[in-house]
Amino acid sequence: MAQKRALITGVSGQDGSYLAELLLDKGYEVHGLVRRAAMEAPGERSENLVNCRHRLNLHPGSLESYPTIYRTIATVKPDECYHLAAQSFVSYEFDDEFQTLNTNINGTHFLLSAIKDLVPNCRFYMAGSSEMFGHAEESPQKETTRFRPRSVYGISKVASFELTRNYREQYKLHASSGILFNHESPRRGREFVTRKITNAVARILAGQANELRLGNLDARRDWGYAKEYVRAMWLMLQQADPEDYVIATGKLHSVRDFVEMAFRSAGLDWEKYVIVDPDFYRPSEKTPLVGCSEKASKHLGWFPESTFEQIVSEMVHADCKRIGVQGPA
Ligand code: G4F
Repeated sequence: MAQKRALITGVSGQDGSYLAELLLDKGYEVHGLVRRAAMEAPGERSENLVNCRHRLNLHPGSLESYPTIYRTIATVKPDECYHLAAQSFVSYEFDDEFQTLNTNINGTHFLLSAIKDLVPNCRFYMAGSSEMFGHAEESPQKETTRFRPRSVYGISKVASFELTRNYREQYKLHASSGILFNHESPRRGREFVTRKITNAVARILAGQANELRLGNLDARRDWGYAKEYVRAMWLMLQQADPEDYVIATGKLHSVRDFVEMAFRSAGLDWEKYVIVDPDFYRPSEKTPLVGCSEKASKHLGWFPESTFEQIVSEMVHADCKRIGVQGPA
């Protein structure tokens, strides 16, 4: 059988790097679209790719440029395209709305349009998000739950979801969206709460910090393990028919749970270090976002495996190792 070619947008991010490793292990030829700056300063911006950069074909380009997308699709002619790149930090302020909406919606549209014209048999994955549910009317959320996004990011993902669905229905593309709930790992960006916490634990142990400022400790999330979530993306594109799937653990934990566990695992009393800072508060997060991934279990044979405790522990260990401090036993 001919070697399969995959194109990943956002390949240097947490999910992109794990997915690239998975596909390389499966024998794919893997191409990645990366910002020119990331190619020119690989050390700084591509630390997630240290294990596999030499086996990847990287293409510099911006999601905001249709000519770049068109040219990349024409050159690579992928069998599978995983669209993971996005401006992904969730803000409830409508301060940077134009940039987020433009990049996230146009990026999806440009890719779908170029695929339709150049490689209509290419299978397409769009990275949706639990933020699409926003003020959800039911809990847990599933594929049939109505979207009520309340962040610009969530709105941009709903638009991308609808574009993907329309290209699937009108042009018969094999195009699927994964509605992924929060998923974490040592490769998570440090602006997200889990990594912010584990990075702080390591820095406190190393004597490089003596406090951690956080927002709402009672905010709750459905946190899974990123490496398992990228496998679900791949499984979606191996199905005979394209469909949309919720990927989640179905379990809620609070930020406080995460903090307690991370600090305790390092032998630290969190209450001595954590300061609740209103600057990091978000407007009320009324309905806890927690997903039901029964459909994925039934159709894809996908189940979350790692426990919350394992995820926290792996992240604390990895940050301690990176900083060069003795971690938990
Ligand atoms: O880690 P977070 O910033 O992730 P958030 O907003 O849930 O978004 C992530 O997951 C989504 C679902 O997969 C993605 F769509 C999105 O792209 C991103 O990957 O915040 C998690 C929770 C929130 O409830 C937030 O209010 O932590 C709370 N939180 C409390 N203190 C904080 C902080 N979040 C951050 N980032 N920083 C804090 O100090």
